[in-house]
Amino acid sequence: MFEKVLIANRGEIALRIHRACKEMGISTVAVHSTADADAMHVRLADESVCIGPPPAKDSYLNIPAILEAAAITGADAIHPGIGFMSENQRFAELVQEHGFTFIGPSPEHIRIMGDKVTAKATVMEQGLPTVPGSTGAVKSLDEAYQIAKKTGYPVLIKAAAGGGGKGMKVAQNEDGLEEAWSLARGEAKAAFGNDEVYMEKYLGNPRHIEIQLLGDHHGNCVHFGERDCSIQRRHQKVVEEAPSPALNAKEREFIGNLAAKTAGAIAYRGVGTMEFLYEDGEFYFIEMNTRLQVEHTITEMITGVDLVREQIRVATGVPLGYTQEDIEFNGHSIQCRINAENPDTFIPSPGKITNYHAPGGLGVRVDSAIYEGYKIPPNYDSLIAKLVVSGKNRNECILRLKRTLGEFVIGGVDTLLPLHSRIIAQPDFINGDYSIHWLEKYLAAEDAKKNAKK
Ligand code: MV4
Repeated sequence: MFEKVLIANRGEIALRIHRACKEMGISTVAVHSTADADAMHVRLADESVCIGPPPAKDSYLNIPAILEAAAITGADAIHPGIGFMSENQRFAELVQEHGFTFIGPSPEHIRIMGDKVTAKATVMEQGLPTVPGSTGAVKSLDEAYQIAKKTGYPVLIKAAAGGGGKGMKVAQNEDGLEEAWSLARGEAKAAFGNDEVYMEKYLGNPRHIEIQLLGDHHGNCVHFGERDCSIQRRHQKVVEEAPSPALNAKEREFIGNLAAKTAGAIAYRGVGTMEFLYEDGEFYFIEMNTRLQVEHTITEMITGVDLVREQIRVATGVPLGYTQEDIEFNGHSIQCRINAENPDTFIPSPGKITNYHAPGGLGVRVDSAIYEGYKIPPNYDSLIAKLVVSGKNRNECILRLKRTLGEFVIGGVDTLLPLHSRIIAQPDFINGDYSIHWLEKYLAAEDAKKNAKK
């Protein structure tokens, strides 16, 4: 087992990883920018190293500084957390070349899944269902017309280097294809320096369902069920739940086993998530994330498994030690992402937290690194707390969520707390009747109502 792990991240996720390490008897090294000198992840870690000024590119993305911090503190391994260096193939390679263990998948798996064309081809070869469209990259507009004729309109042009919706354009019909083609390529080139695109039939009203996976270094792979992450705005998830209210037991078992079989077949190791679109009873693989995810919490609540502990354990090379049948599912869990943002405009709201009271009680978990008097710096992601609630069933979970949202006090900055209270009171949410477009439609309808009153 590792004796010392360097956590190359900040905020609640750095704390989350620190907690898993401490329970495993591993000592921790925090790294931080000058803006985070007073951060909780720095205070709780056994050691800390300042790695640069506030901009992430000079600190949390500063590879030489992170490697140097690991060297001077004598760390055995580096946990990249989420975002920042977590899906950077070069970083994973360098960590290993410098004699540390990268707590994550192989650099090769990061590469394969980072390129969405390669990712899709790889899982298709293993029999995973994907959205009908191009086989591989589309090289010319002529080719795009031919593919669209086969799949039928509307079609979607997607960036191979994409993810998060950048470089993605819909063509409703043949007349719109040329424009979608050049817009998607232009955006992809600007965002990723790579204008390679591929094409899919556009699904109009899907849900976003993802499968939590864990593989070891010996070809064993299990799944921990699905999460429904359809409640999102501009590709930012807002509410996640497990299990999905849309799936029945048969569908759940089908897609979970298929995803685990696929990940096992490619010898995937570490935690990972396969993302699917789900529409009219069918699953379509879209992407795989080769890291821990923000919403891993809800999976932990329904399985009782500490996924970060498992991630660290498999990174040492030991076999999983259990099989799919050993993983049990109980109850329901929902996570609300509490961002320091205006709940109507979504404009970030950094600044000092003047008062703070977190909810508690049975089935309540708050993953956060903030405290009363803490000053949220303007340089990073606006996620400041995750409210994770669980219950025996979905109804109990929603009632508990309502109770805890009412208890939560975060003063001095704007937060999404009021928005969450509104979302969970909507009949569509209560009925589990929502797609990836639900939140944006709901917000637009609310805006229209407000404007009508004026
Ligand atoms: C799609 C789609 C509809 N049809 N692919 C958005 C970013 C990337 N992760 C994939 N995305 C989508 N791919 C086909 N063929 C709709 C989306 C999409 C989406 C997917 C998941 C979660 C939120 C989304 C919001 C808008 C569009």
